[in-house]
Amino acid sequence: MSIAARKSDFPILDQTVNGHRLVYLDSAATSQKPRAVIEAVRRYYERDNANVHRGVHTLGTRATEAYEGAREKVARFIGARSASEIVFTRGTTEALNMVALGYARPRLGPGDEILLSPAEHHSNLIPWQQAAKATGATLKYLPLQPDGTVALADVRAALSPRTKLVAIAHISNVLGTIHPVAEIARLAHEVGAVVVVDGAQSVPHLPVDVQALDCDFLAFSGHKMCGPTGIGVLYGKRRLLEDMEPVYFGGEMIDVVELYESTWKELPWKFEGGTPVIAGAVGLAAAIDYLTEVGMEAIRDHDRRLTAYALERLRELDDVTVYGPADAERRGGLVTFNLGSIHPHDVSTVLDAEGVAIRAGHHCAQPLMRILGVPATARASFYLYNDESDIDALVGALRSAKEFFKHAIG
Ligand code: C6P
Repeated sequence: MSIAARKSDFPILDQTVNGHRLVYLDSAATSQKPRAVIEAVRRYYERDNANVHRGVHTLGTRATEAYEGAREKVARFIGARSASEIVFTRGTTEALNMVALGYARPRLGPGDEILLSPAEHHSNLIPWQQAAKATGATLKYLPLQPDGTVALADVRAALSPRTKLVAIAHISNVLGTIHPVAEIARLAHEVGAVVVVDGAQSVPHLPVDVQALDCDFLAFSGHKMCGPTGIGVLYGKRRLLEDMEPVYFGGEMIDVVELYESTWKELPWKFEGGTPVIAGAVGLAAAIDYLTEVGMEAIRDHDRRLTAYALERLRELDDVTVYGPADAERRGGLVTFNLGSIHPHDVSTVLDAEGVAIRAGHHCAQPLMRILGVPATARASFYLYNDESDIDALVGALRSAKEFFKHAIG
């Protein structure tokens, strides 16, 4: 089956918005969910719902098997050595905060450096800012090339024995840039630094193998990869997770509790305090099955084709500024742009009137907006249920926006 035919797997897409066919181009914010995922969550609640790792009754066993089965599935999906390296979180943000709190803060001190790019999402920036403030470590930013890419020569020049941690997105949620994380990890490891990869935009869109990347930590969110909201993953190399402190203390994560001291469960449960997001894990497992059946290589090819088509069609509107690399090969499935001097919120409002959903704003990357010299941008992002007709609808609606705001284009 062609990927274009995948539209029919997503019930939400079968509707009109403001009298027009819904054209959903905001998957980088959150993806839509296929029927298989919606059904898996519904079936779980209808048949198996119970708390995990507790009761010995039948439903408790089923729920535990479903939850731990999801962990195994995630481990296989990203090529982890074992399911014990997979910690369920609420999402990318929580996973990155856990590394900053549980791994970085107890180890960093004055003179240590954290290296990151200024294009990072706030979720991969503020936890490090806070860790630096708390420990006396220093933040160091890589320069960006004019097209928003990071040059390996700059990474090499910035690294030193003082670098203790490198935090970088695999794919930028604004520029779409695919960062060479395997090469960055190799260089970082030469100076003994640990590499944290923000996979929020990459794990849903291309094959990611943590052993091939040799990253030390990887964070991603279920909701951007056809799964439910409220579930995400922190992958960590076993040795590092074993050394890392838990961040949440309470039920589920303990071994023995005394009045003044307690000990923790083994990996990965020591990081999962409280009742976990069981239905979310079940939904994520169904999403992984769905994506695997389509094929991650096929999804990457599809994104690349749509991005190339979007870049070409946007060039027809000569007052469009596109940010990020010109070549679809070097970017994920999203295009960030501005239309003349029209505020992106106004662009987005006109597009919405034609049923086209895009994102407008600073995309949780204010430092990058400052580098680009704009307060905000518009962003169209693609996934396996989009096709060329969606991009044609985008361009048509942008023409309407141009017409509507004729006087403002400068
Ligand atoms: N970016 C976007 O529209 P959470 O919210 O925890 O699931 O993911 C945070 C996050 C971290 N890193 C990157 C690169 C991201 O793109 C995101 C989420 C959305 O771009 C919402 S701001």
